[in-house]
Amino acid sequence: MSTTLRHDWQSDEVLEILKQPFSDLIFEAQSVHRQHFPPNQIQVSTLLSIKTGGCPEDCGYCPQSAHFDTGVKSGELMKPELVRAAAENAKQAGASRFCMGAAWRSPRDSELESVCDAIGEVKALGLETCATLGMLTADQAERLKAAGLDYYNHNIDTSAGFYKSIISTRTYDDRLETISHVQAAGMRVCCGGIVGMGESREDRAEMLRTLANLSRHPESVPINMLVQVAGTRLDGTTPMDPFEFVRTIAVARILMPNSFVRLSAGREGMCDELQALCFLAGANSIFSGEKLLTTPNADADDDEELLRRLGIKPIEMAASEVDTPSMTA
Ligand code: SAM
Ligand code: DTB
Ligand code: SF4
Repeated sequence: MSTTLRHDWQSDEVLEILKQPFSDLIFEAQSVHRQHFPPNQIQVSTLLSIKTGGCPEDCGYCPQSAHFDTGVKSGELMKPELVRAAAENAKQAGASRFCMGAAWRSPRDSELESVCDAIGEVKALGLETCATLGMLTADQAERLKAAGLDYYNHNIDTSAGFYKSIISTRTYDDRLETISHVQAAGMRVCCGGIVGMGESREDRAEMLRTLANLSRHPESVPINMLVQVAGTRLDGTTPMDPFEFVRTIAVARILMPNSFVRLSAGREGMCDELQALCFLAGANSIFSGEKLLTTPNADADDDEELLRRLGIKPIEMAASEVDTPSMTA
């Protein structure tokens, strides 16, 4: 069952895996997947935007950045009771994890207090909790952990080199620092990236290498396909070859064998066959629900039908009950 987890990948090794013939890559990824996970099970998360729009950061892909005119209105932080009601619906719909997202560079302490209350409400429903609130101090990470937060989502998005052409208001090292605070506080990390932003194959390899060479592999690795939104700087980017997307998933699976790899944003624009290839390449997690944060997600009935046709079942799991092996790796 267990192969040794590596944290010392070299650039040329990762690139070699990424560029091998497609069938060889998928075969390798599926073989690794079967050694570490039940082959026909998938983890299902639901997203809720608890504070939408008006973000001071200038991430070139993001409809919530105040730097772009995308029609997304800036809202208030949702009250914990309303978050709880949305989480109840998500649980009813079969989600095992509830992820709360806020369009912040970093939370203010008063805002964090309210998010901690919301985490308590969601946790009380028996759901796994996840939040993505921007950069955190070590103290803020500890407060979230004490409130019962299981996962913190904080993506590195791309390679260190390409990052500067996508975001100018923070650095790659800022991102890595928050991830280390989250790990030090004892929370699980959800960290991945976006592809289809005009990056090169080398950038994708470097992003995956950075993730795999963290002192502990992120327990959850979301791979997002860029959702192009009118008004953002990246709208109009030439769409990438879908097989390159599948390759990215496969390499994530091979490099981080114990991690859940999430076929994340962008599913709405993918056909069933492409999604099935992603599952074959080792993706074993999705977002369900009608919306991601501000953009539409794949239709829930279509998802149910797709999983039925493929014989894939949602996993029921609580973070408190299952110890992910990579927590100690
Ligand atoms: N503000 C916080 C942050 O940046 O960490 C949390 C919310 S932010 C919207 C969460 C993640 O959503 C980003 O890191 C990015 O990877 C992803 N994302 C945002 N816009 C996207 C888009 N148009 N397509 C795909 N992924 C996107
Ligand atoms: C992640 O990697 N993808 C999700 C979640 N983590 C927070 C967000 C996707 C956002 C897509 C654009 C939108 O809906 O605003
Ligand atoms: Fe703000 Fe996060 Fe969007 Fe960047 S990705 S603009 S930090 S909400």
